[in-house]
Amino acid sequence: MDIKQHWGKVQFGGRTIAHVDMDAFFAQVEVLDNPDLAGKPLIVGGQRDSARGVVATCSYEARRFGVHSAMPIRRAAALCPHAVFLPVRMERYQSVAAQVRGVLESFSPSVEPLSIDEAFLDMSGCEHFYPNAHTLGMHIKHGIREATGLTASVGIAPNKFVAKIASDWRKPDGLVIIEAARVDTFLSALPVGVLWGVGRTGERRLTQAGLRYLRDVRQQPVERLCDLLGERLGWHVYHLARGRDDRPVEPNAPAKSIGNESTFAKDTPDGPVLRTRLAQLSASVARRLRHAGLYARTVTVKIRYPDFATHTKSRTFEHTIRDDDAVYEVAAALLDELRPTRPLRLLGVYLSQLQSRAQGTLFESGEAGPLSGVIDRVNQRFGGQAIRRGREIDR
Ligand code: TTP
Ligand code: MG
Repeated sequence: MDIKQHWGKVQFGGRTIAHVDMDAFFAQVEVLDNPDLAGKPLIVGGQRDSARGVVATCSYEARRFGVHSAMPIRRAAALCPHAVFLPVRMERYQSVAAQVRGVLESFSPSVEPLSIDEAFLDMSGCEHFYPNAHTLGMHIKHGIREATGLTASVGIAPNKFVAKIASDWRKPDGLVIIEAARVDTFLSALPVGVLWGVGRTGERRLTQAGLRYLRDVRQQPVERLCDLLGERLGWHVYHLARGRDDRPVEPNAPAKSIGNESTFAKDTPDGPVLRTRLAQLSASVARRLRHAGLYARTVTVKIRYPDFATHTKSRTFEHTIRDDDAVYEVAAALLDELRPTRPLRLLGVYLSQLQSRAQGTLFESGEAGPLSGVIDRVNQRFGGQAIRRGREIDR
């Protein structure tokens, strides 16, 4: 049949994965709520004179002036003085994100949200509802537009890796289909930085070895890649560069990390104030972990200097942890190792390698220690932070 034949070319030898990413998400919502802003350079993240604010996102009109996410507001104001500056209204964005999620779930039972504004959909087996992949993509975009009034960019490909690159390819309001037969050509000219899981160091090792593009990587035997990157990452890169990625779409994937960070009103050197904040952040992420019924195996501390230089250090354990004391103890050791040489602008604590069961020896069973349990119960009963440990009290 005609339909089958058409999909035959784009059915990617099995899977049909869509990646959907909203365009300039926070900025689009602001325009939705105030249509006078349409077409203007718009910067979401804080007032123009905000000394310490950072750009969360900006409209495409503002991007033309070189403004981008994570840039200090002050710098954005210098680049684009006539922009409109707005504060972040997270609750509003979350409610629009929930509408988008509803639309995506009407297309497939298998939707994996990645962040507030993007998700993967596994459309395998649903191909016969649409004459071709392009029509499927248009349906998704129209569905989102009807429900929210917003534009999204969509990539459709045989796997997550290629679909995610595709959705970014023609932003904003893009739709890019990469069928199986085109994967090789599509990937060839991309820089090695697109390889997920490789990190800054891996990227540097590849480029220093003269491997700048995926086509360069593809010409290397796997042994060479393993020499450069280690056994596991070497094989990973070997397959990805060939467009092979068999990660499933995981609709109920648990949050990959739980974290809290805090930007100081005044740059803060290592000392009692910083350590108190570390204790507070540790307690708050551990509390959220317990609240979610999860256990963590990795603790990460992140620091940022006033010039935005950012460093992280992590430690992963065989056993799980979920107790304030355990998290704080590891976080404090990591902060020691990071040895802040100058006052910090930001401090963050993250828990990852999350799992739903405790694991470890009896002594380190990963259960919340008795004190954390008591504190949680009292705080649940009396609300907020009725009791805290001494080390969390600001002095
Ligand atoms: P992105 O999808 O990375 O950015 P975007 O949707 O604004 O723009 P586009 O996808 O068209 O390139 O992030 C989604 C939202 O997450 C973004 O609107 C604001 C928020 N965000 C931050 O708060 N801080 C950040 O550093 C980034 C990158 C995003
Ligand atoms: Mg986006």
